[in-house]
Amino acid sequence: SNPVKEAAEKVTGALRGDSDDARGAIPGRPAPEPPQVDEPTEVRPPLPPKPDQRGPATMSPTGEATGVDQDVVAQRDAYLTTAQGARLYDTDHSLKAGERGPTLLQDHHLREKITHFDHERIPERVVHARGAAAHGVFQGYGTAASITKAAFLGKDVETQVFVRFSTVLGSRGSADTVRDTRGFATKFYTHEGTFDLVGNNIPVFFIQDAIKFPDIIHAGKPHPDREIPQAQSAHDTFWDFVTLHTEATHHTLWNMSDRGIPRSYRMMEGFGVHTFRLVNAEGGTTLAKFHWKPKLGVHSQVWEEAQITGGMDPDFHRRDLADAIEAGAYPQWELGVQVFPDNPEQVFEGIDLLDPTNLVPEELAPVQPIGLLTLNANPTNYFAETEQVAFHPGHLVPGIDITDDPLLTGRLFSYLDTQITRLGGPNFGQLPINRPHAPVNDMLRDGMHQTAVHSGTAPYKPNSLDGGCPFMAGEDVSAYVEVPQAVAAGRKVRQAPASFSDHFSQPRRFWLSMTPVEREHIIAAYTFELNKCYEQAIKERALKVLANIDPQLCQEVATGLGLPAPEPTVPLASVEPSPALSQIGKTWPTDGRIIGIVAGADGDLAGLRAVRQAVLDADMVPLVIAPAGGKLDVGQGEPVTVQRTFATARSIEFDAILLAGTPQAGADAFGARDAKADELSTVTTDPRALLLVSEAYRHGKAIGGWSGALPVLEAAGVPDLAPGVVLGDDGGEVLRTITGLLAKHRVWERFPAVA
Ligand code: HDE
Repeated sequence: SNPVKEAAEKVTGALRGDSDDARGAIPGRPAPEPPQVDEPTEVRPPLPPKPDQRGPATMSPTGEATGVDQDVVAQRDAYLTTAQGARLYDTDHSLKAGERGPTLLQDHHLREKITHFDHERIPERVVHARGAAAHGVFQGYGTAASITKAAFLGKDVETQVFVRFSTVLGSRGSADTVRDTRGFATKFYTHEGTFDLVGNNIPVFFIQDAIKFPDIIHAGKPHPDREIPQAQSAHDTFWDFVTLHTEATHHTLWNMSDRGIPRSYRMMEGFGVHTFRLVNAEGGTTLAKFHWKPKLGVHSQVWEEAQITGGMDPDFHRRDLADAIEAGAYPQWELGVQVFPDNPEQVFEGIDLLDPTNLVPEELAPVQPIGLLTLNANPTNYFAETEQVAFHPGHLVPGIDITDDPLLTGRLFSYLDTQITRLGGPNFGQLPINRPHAPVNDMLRDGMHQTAVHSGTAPYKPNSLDGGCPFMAGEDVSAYVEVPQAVAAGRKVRQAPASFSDHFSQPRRFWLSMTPVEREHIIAAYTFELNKCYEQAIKERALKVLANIDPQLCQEVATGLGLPAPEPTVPLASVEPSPALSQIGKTWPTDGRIIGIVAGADGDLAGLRAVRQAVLDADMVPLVIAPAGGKLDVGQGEPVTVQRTFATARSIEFDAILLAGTPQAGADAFGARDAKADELSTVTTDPRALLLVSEAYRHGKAIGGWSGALPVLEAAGVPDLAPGVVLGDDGGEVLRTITGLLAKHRVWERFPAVA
């Protein structure tokens, strides 16, 4: 059988009005009326295929086929060439009239090289400019089958993915560890078309309506006169907007919490934010919110650490993600959903599901796991992949539909629009990173940078010249059909519903759900940010907002600002805390955590070697820190390679610190207390090593040591009996205790807690 001929006959039949089926009716919908044709034209069979119009087979200049894939347009052959494939004999000297003479205009290679370079940069993303990404695979659990027919969620179905993490406010070259929301955008290349889940690490948003997005972003970006500060919310325009516009209160509170300064992209939750509408095979619908749960748990930096990191290693998160993947410690997240009945009000337990400043506590609607994401490959080229990837919340697959959340609706317009500018025309979907893995058969034609060589003569519907191809699909063969959702009737208005006007009870729930340490961090963050503002009126207005969240929060920040605390202007909401919102109190796997092992040139190398191996065996990363680079070698067997020196290491890089100490005849960890001053190790006398230890202590990190480590602690001002300070004679035993502490992420007892 000839499928093209059969298809052509089907369309001929349709033109004659033979059957509804052939006219491409969607099941459950009336078939379109056949066109009125008095004398049907005989359909011509499709034209014979044109000769292959891809590039010719690649040949070497001497005429041999190179065997290189024609579709790969990069780094073919051994020799440097021009963009036209002419081999070059020199790329370091312009063509000149004599060695000291003028450069000649006829130097095509010079002009081509410089012109291309002049155009290497493209506009950065207007938001989320700074990012890092990775390839991976998503495996469905099959547990969502009763609520969505999306095929990629089926049991054991594997789908290729590309995930890009980002900060929001900073430019492309800004630091990773600033206080900000993080983007968490996932492209699932499913066989039913590409699905993009374009989410954040915070489950709520600043605004309820997309029309205000330019306002919040203009307020958060650097001031337009001097273009400072970069990648910061600690400035007047940001606080001016979020205090005048109280629906931003909930998201701002999350930003001021530890969620605003993640430890790593690998240790962030992700959220779809909006409520989506899922559709199952029977057409039944459910409302749902998407969650990403990191296998390593949710962890954050402490504020001072984040600030030091910004200077010591502005690429901290980018490096961490790439290093982990390269080392085979593949980051993983479970995708989960909270599900709610699709009732006409779209309200669950009094929470308006169309208001993106709301979350639904997990205690009311548990997050049910539906699949596993594993990131297992770094991009090959940052620009081609991470920079050119284009996500869009409208990239949906059958089984996943949208709701009327007015923030989401505006996003559905924005992403394609911005990408046409950013990626220079409408054909960016053909770039390798954006190309769907499902077959594409659209009728979009021409445009800037068209790389497809389309065949056929009739890029329009209906047609008879291309045999009526391509055809419309029904739901039975995975057509995307929107849910025929009733539209709320009413007048045309520029208004929000009354249910969108409670701006304080959800922030209050978040505050009440925090542990004392987390509250202390929030107070410190507000105090820092508002003290960086110049306008007194903005600080006072910010305190009025805080008074409506909680009097203690307001009072503590007011004290830090040297201002009186105002009274609330609304009754304080009576809400139940949601313990799931806190990051503290659980234990997590320690895989991939980084242990810094400090050793002086006179340290205990034998013990160090054994502990280093034990760290590796526990699937963590040991980094040896010593006064100078190279190897530690004091004739005690194999020398030990040094990864960091006292000049390059700062505490921020390490999740725990071990002190290899100074071996002294008969000394145990404590025995070195009697050491004379001139016998102190290089570690004890080097201020950079002592700073490392004291910072690790201040930032709540576990610190261990053996074999005379006590003098180091003493010199660094660390009390030896403080929580999370572990001294012992056996390095292996010390490491085991440290690993137990690391599972809780930090030694929380060290932070003075708010009562
Ligand atoms: Fe975005 N957002 N956004 N956003 N967004 C963009 O698209 C926009 C919003 C998010 O790694 C832009 O290609 C509007 C919420 C991520 O490439 C732009 C509104 C959430 C990324 C845009 C929002 C997001 C973007 C800029 C209010 C979480 C980075 C460049 C209605 C659910 C994706 C681009 C990447 C990027 C518009 C609000 C997530 C301008 C108008 C809410 C993760 O189109």
